[in-house]
Amino acid sequence: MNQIEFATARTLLRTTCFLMALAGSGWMGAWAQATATTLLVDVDHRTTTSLNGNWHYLVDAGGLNLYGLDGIVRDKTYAQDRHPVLVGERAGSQEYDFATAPTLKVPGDWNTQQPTLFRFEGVVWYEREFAHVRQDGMRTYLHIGAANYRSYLWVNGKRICQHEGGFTPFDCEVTGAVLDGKNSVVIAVDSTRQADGIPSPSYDWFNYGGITRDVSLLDVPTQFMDDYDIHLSKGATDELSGYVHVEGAGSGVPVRLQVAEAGLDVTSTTDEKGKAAFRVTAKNLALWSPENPKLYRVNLTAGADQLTDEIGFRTLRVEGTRILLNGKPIFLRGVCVHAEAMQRPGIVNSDADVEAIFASLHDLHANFARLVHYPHDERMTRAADKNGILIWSEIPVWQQVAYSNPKTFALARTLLRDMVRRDRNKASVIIWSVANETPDRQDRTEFLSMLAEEARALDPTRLIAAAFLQPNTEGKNKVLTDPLAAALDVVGQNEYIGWYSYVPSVAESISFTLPQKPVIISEFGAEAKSGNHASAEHRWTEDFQLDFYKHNFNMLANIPQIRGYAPWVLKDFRSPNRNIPALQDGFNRKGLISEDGERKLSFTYIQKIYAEGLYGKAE
Ligand code: GCB
Repeated sequence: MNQIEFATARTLLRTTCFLMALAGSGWMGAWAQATATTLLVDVDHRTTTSLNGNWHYLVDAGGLNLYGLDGIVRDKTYAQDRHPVLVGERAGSQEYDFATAPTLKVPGDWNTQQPTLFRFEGVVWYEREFAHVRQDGMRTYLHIGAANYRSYLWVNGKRICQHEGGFTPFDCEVTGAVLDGKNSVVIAVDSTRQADGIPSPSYDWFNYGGITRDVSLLDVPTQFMDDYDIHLSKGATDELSGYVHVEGAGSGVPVRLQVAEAGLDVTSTTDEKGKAAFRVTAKNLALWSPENPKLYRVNLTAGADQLTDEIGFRTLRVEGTRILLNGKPIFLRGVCVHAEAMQRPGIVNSDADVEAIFASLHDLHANFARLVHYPHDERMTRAADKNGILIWSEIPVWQQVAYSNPKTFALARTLLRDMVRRDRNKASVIIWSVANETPDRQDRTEFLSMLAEEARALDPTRLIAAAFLQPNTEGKNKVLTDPLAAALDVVGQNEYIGWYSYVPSVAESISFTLPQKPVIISEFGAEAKSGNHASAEHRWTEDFQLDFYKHNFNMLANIPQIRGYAPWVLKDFRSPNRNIPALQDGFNRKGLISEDGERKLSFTYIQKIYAEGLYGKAE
């Protein structure tokens, strides 16, 4: 496709989206209703009431209590949180009772908490009670860190909001529904994979269902700061710029920005959209870097609302094939990380889970992590800020999604926007990735080029990337010809030479012809069952995996524009596609660490490479 055809195709898809949005019907109409009311950032620095803990649950096999037979969401079933009549007339009695139903821990996936739910994919209803005191002049929100995959929320029987997407936070305003005293909240979570969803039904990780991240209740003033972005102005090290958005405000509301340690105290006022813009000189800032992850305490005040954040300031840009952090070329020594806890089965959602992952990254001498294949718990990016680990963050556009479906595109855009919004004030995050291993097709290229453009418009201070499939060109020279590369700042190249193709010893005879941009080897790895040893030609052994890495590093070091490594993957992770008894047993075994925490030979090997700075040049 030439440039003109490409531009025309994109205009067409854009126009289609726009017209459908205008029509307000069909999928776009449904989606507009389905989004949560707003998305608050920095919730972890606000005063909140945690609603974590034990929630009662009911399993709704077939989802009939949620969708009925016609697929229309029901408000009159479990959402009403009634009780059965045990004595007297039956009228109005219900045949469920949350009050005496068993409980699941929130946050948590249901699969690893309840053996009968291990392979359950469908609807589970959660319920708990909470106390609340109404305060004049305040608005009340429920914040859900993430629930996989679709969520529907009621308070005291009143439907409040819906959300699609298993890995991004959402907030539901419950001001008009909460009562003084006792309240009930019911959340129906449907983990069913969707053909038009993101990810689509096909992916290589476990579909953990449930309310997988923190839930909290918070009161904010009628006008409150829901979003902000404070960063070094592009190209400068002595000027901060950005904005603070005040929800519910029009023009003329003063917003104060203070960074006491840097001697800054400035006030700006909101425009008619409630946005206060900032541009202020900030001399002698200590710049954030992996060696010195300096964070400044930032205070924001808008009327009755006050917020604190800890923000690092650094510059980032690409020059030719180099990545420059604070003006200096950097090489990324990293690893891919799935959100599976190190020290127990299940999904990462606690301080202890995050500490265990960062302890491993530290031991590996990593300065970089590719968080695959979806936005992780916010604790991960907070910890990366504190620990000086650079982060690649990604939305779950994995291989095949419905690229020609405008609903799927709208969803991708929302997921991207919410990922950026939550983490844009984290200095550690350097890369927004729009996809992983997608097919080289016209509808895909249009879809992802538009997303890349959107990401750049949302956040021009970071680098936009995607991870590509290993080129399947014949012969020993692997040529990446995918036109999507043109839309990106950084090319992620995945490769499995020696595992999915060839044997490891062939690697040294393989070469790659890749675009003249910084390249990160965003995946490479082989499976090994921990404790399984034999000579290196035996697949599934630690010895084979080690040999794979030895040959692969030799091969990869010959790619001149290579600027980082992310071996696949830090820890063995559950996948429904990995079913060789004794070797896999439901786990993808490409981890450097086993599912129960044993380090494999490759961990020690890569640790040495990273410690000694081998096989990689920053320029
Ligand atoms: C890939 C995918 C990743 C898989 C991995 C594997 O290329 O990006 O999600 O889990 O390969 O182990 O096959």
